[in-house]
Amino acid sequence: MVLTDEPLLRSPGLYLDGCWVRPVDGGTRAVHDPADGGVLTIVDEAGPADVSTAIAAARAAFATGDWPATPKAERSALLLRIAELLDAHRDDLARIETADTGKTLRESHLDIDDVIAVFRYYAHLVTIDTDRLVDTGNPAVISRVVHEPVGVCALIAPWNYPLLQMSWKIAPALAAGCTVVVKPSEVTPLSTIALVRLIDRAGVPAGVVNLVPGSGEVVGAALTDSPDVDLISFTGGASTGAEIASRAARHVTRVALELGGKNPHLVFADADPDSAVDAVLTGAFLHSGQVCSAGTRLIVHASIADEFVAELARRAAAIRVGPGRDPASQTGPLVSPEHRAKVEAYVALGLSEGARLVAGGRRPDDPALAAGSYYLPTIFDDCDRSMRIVQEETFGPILTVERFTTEAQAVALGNDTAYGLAAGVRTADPARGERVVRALRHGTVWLNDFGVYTPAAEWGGFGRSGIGRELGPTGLAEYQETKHLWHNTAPAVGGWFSTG
Ligand code: TXE
Repeated sequence: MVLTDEPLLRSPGLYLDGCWVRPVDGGTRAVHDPADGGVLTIVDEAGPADVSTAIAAARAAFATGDWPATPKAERSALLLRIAELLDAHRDDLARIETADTGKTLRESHLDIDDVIAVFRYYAHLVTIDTDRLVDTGNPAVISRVVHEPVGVCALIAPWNYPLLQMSWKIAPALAAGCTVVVKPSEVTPLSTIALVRLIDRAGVPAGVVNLVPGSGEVVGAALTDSPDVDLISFTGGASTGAEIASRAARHVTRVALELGGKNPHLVFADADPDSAVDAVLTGAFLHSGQVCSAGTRLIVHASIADEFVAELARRAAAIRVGPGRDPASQTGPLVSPEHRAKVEAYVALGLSEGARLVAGGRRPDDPALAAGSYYLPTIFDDCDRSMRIVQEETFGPILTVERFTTEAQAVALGNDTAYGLAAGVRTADPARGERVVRALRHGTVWLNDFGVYTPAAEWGGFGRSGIGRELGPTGLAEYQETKHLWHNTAPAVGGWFSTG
């Protein structure tokens, strides 16, 4: 597939201070189609000087521009215009996202719908007055707690949900009155370039949104090291997140981090078997497992485990892997050959650790798929918590299986991870369900469901899954400072240093 004629992706690709410009000290990069390895298009990438220009534009728009003081109703109206434009270009954006990430068109359409919903949600939320009056005990004092924009925000996104994850950042940042510098993953920059084109068309003031595609080493590092950035909001790998946090600490720059997970899916013996198998399968293999909340650790009651795993293996082997643009495909390729090599190394590791392969464990045989980064849904049985494939995020279509016999054991296994992003529980017993969801130390816990979310509820992790929350009111608060205003309406001499 070739996207060079796509109107939403017309070069040049840096958006600085309200203008589309060529990089001063950056370069270009070929963006590849994971379905067949072909070149989709060439994009411009920023260099350090371009990043400085972007930050300076965002700083000027924040310090001397109107955006932070623009009435909330006007900021809300801009978000709604962006949502309308996204809606009008839903099919174009889905086509671009599928070409760039490999995910199926059906998934891309769902992503775009969620993106639209996020812009609409923050357009609504920002109009709600959250100022708080405080009773100081002194009737002459009016004490108020108010919320103001944080300032210049660097927004750094990964490649698995490029448009969705960037929108979870851009929408609340703009709603709050911040100005932003946006860096998509160098692997999948296209839908973000298209989004910024639509934001430009929606009439965002110059400097409020700036786009600097490029690598993490150059563009990401320049953003992270800048003393003129007030907040870095990052979604990506745990080690990159730790690196960003430590570099940001030198300037005491705020960070918001979403760093993935190793998410347990607990299945009790009384769970409805059909919906449980279906949910475990979808949780593990949707988007070929390249999902931060993928349910990659099945923890199943020993009494049903053999039958449950056999059914899972049968169903996994029947998943139709193929190009995302083919409506017959149920899941697409991995994002790149490099990422598939990482997944293959984890499969080799699992075998060497003694796990028993019961499905997949190899590339598809179909010669028509040979040029793409495909990998079959893979299941390892007989796993235990000492194995690295049970503890580390593989970010591929790999499901591990552990068994339990008591509720306490299931909870202990579910919490035995350095991460804590998401977990699922399946049981027909509501009392047990409530006990277990409260005992699990994860940011989202689903009972008899998996992988679903709403823009109105917070998303983020315990432990090494990150710092802070996206979505919901907390997702807006990430982009706000809290200020206490104390107004004495009857000033009088205090007399502390009275000379009398
Ligand atoms: O992500 P990186 P990678 C996990 C998953 C995956 C692993 C590595 O396990 O296998 O991370 O993936 C930018 N300063 N997740 O290497 O490096 C980079 O350009 C500033 C989980 O692709 O974290 C990109 O824009 N920025 C995750 C973004 O960080 C830097 C989704 C993410 O890239 C940077 C994706 C630096 N020094 C991968 N280095 C999730 N939480 O959902 C890189 N970047």
